[in-house]
Amino acid sequence: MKKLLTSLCAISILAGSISAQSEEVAEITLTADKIQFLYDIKEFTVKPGQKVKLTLINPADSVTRQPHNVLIVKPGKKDVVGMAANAGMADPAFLTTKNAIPESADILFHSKLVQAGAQDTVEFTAPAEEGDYPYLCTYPGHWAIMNGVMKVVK
Ligand SMILES: [Cu+2]
Repeated sequence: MKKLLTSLCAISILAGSISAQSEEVAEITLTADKIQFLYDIKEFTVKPGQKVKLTLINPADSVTRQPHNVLIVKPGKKDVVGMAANAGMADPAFLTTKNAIPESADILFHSKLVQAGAQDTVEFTAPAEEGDYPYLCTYPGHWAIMNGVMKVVK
């Protein structure tokens, strides 16, 4: 009897961890377009406080050979962060060590700058507050069209 209880207990622990995982981690992949400055996904939805694994792929057969990144910013702040990226160009380190990430308190999460044929994964916890959180590429000249929305919905 004791043995049966022990194995039932082990089964319920196992079941618990499986369902928790499938509920908790949202795995999202954004692929940059080979020709245009666009992501393949214009929006995705996660839950407040959900663990998110966001991967940005810059295809090896990119025609433009442009680097890309992805930043998730506070609601309504896409243009402000995009403008800050334009201004960042004055800094010689902007396109190298700074990964084309402008200095802004409105940036919540960001990837590295990804060259053609490479990828980067960012792991973060989705904001607790529901809303539309824009994402954008801040490589100069891209953000106005290379953007989308992370919807945080219960
Ligand atoms: Cu880009």
